[in-house]
Amino acid sequence: MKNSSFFLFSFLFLITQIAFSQSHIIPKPSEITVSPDGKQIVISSKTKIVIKNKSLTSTAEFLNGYLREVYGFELTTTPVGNGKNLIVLDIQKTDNTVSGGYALSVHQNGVSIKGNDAAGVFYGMQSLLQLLPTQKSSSLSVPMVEIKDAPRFSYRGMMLDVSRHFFSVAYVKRFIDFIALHKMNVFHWHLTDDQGWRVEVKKHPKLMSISAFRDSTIVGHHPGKGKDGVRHGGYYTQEEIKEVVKYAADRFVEVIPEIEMPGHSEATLAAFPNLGCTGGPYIVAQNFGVHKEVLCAGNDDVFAFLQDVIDEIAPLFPSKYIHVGGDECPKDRWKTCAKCQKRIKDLNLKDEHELQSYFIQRMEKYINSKGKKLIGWDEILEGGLSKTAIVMSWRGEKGGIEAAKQKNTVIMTPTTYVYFDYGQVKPEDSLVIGGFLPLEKVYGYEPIPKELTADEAQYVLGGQANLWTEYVAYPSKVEYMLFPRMTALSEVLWSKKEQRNYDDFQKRLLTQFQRYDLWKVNYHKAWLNGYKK
Ligand code: TNX
Repeated sequence: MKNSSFFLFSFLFLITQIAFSQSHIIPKPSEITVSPDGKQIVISSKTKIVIKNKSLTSTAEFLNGYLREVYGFELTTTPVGNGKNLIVLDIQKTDNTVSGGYALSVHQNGVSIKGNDAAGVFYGMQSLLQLLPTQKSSSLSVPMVEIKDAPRFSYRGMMLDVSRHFFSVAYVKRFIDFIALHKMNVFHWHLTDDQGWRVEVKKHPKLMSISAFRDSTIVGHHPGKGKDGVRHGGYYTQEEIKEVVKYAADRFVEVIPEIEMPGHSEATLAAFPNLGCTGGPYIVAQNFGVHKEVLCAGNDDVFAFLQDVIDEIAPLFPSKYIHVGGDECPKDRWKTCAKCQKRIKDLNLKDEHELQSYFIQRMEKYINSKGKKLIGWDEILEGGLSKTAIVMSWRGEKGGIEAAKQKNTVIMTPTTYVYFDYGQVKPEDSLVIGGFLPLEKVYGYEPIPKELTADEAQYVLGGQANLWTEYVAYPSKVEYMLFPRMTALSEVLWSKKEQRNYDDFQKRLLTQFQRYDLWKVNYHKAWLNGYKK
């Protein structure tokens, strides 16, 4: 080959590589056509954002916030605009009418993003962000592409446990940003547990003065080698909760609060020993694991207290759901408690499992009276499930299968595929709860269990990963556990089943790691370093 044609060849190769790497979108869109000649346009500070509908203002703000943070400039916005160099945001039905569906076009005159609804425009904007170069620059070349896209599942969630370790409002917002950047749309906020109560309830100030703090925490893995003697805790004021909910709504993320009952309630008992079967004394838990001290199911004061809590929680969250936990409630105390046994006898219940079912169903009626639906972990199936409760299947897929067969709505979060507190290499290189959940396993997860018929499968709303924080004590560890596994999950929940391919995902993932660097996140490096199990 002559020198000149060699250079031309190399140049073209480079250009197509750049264009190619810039269409490494995750989750994979339904349809993407990249201009075959590698044509690009440029976004610079002269580009304008046209906001055709007021409900798209927060989307334009997110785009500008991202450009400012990552590239150091932002764009002017305008309600009308003609001509060239525009990013036009508009609500207009695309071929696929699903909520969140969008069409993105990068053409000679700029960018057009049409969404079936405002959420769709937001997701189109997320795809645009992934078309931008991963090097900082004030003039951003974007490949000319046509994308049509829509989510597979309507529920694409992430849970953060802020009880075992408390995270600031600022960090919770960053967590919500991660959700939004992955086109996910639910933040399940695990607000109470044995180790700390994290939400202001004005009627019960002891929840903030006593239940929100523990005096010490075990060192190392449960049962631990001694304690650190450091007071740990905190809670969110109602004003802060509203601020977070608004922040999430601007990113099309719904916030679902979880108030645990009747188990995982030792922090509550520390402030209100009269709500336990033995009367205490209790302390806010300093160790982890499953605790025997639970709320008394025979005492009406317990229900009055929980109703007070729901009265204040319900209006803070626009979501139609309230999660009440219901998991891991040992029955030891109830078995020897006169009040619990009397309740079993009076109501003609078979055993303590039916007593738990009574507890949850009584609370469900109250939650329904507030116009909300109840979600519970799959233990709410034990002793009888109400027709209207929503089941979060965590102990594998069994609970989800059973609930869907009973025609109850289901959210899949099985430990086997989506417990992000589990290790991701063997041996794990930091302290984790246990388990082994490498990236490939997450990617291979199929949220519709094969045991379900097509009709039953309709009861599966989607899926969610859970980040329990017994051993996740600070933000950089949160990110270490999330990335890259959360990126794999986003594709599981968004992309078409037949489009998922691990090899193809891995090619795109390399570019995603460059984005992680732009976002300054602390990711696990096992996959990057070529880890093979
Ligand atoms: C089980 S998942 C729990 C949590 C723990 C988690 C640790 C669930 C409903 N309950 O309380 O933090 O295991 O993986």
